[in-house]
Amino acid sequence: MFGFKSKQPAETESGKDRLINQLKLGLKRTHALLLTDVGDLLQGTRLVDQSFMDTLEDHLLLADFGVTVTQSIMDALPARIEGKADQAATVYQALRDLLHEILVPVDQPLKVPPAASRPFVILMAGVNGVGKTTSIGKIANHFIRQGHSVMLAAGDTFRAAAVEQLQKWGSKNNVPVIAQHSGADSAAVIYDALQSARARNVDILIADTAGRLHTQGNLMDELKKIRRVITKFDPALEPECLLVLDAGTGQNALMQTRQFNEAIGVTGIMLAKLDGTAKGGIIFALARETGIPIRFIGVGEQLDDLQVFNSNDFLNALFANSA
Ligand SMILES: Nc1nc2c(ncn2[C@@H]2O[C@H](COP(=O)(O)OP(=O)(O)OP(=O)(O)O)[C@@H](O)[C@H]2O)c(=O)[nH]1
Ligand SMILES: [Mg+2]
Repeated sequence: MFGFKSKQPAETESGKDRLINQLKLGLKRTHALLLTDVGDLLQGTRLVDQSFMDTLEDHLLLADFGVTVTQSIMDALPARIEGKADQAATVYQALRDLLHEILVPVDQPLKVPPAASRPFVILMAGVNGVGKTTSIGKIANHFIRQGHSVMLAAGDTFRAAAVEQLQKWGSKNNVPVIAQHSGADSAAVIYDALQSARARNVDILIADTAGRLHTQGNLMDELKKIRRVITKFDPALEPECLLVLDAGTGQNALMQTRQFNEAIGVTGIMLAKLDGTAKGGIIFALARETGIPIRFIGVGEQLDDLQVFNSNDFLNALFANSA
């Protein structure tokens, strides 16, 4: 239906450069925490010794890589650099390779299914304030640039200003927003939006939901109901249940993921606010412990502060200017 074949900005040389620079900037704090002290030790004459390994271990933990990932790096690194531990570049490369191996299984970008299955629903979920609504604005922009038609559903009927906030992102993207009054049944709003999206043959419907703590049973039940409504509307639809996590949350992100996964079956993760934290290592803990695909990362508050997650780009940006 959309014969949009012109080259997209993100695919041009300068577009790619912009994305890489944006990612480097976003990972600046994590890079500094993980690699500054470690890098200083690698400048010395001793290179890899116990003090290097201890420092690396401390900094992996501080940057929230988590105990499991940190231990696996500590266990595997010595063998990878055996006989070459006096070359800083080799040490960096080995560390980079080990970290890359952790991210490869979750490097699965979100693919819009064929036109027969419409609308493709992206259901946003997550605890309060993690960046769900902002991420909707960015994700809508991303898919519009790919030539898809998009509609938004204001499923956060709980917070008074939530509908207006979503409407602002709707106008920025020039896409319709289906909303009801605040206090309305969220599942009903999303059912309405499904009908409207199908009637208008919209490609992608992105549904906002209210923030909820993973420990609030009644609110998690409401989310299950929202998820059920999509299947009730059309059992053939396979929605993307996208859990938004705040990269600065630390290890609690793992608990959130487990609980939301139990409630709705999380099919993808959006890691927002990577730019505001030195704890970007959580992405490795999430990859290793949950295996859930990481679809997008958020690196700012603006419309184009979004990156489709790519493990290679991520590691290149994290290690940029090292060695
Ligand atoms: N720096 C930075 N800020 C972000 C990012 N994503 C969202 N924010 C900011 O985080 C704050 C909360 O964002 P929202 O999108 O309202 O979060 P939410 O999850 O929808 O919040 P609730 O609906 O209240 O649960 C806002 O100030 C956003 O601008 C990001 O990737 N980087
Ligand atoms: Mg919101």
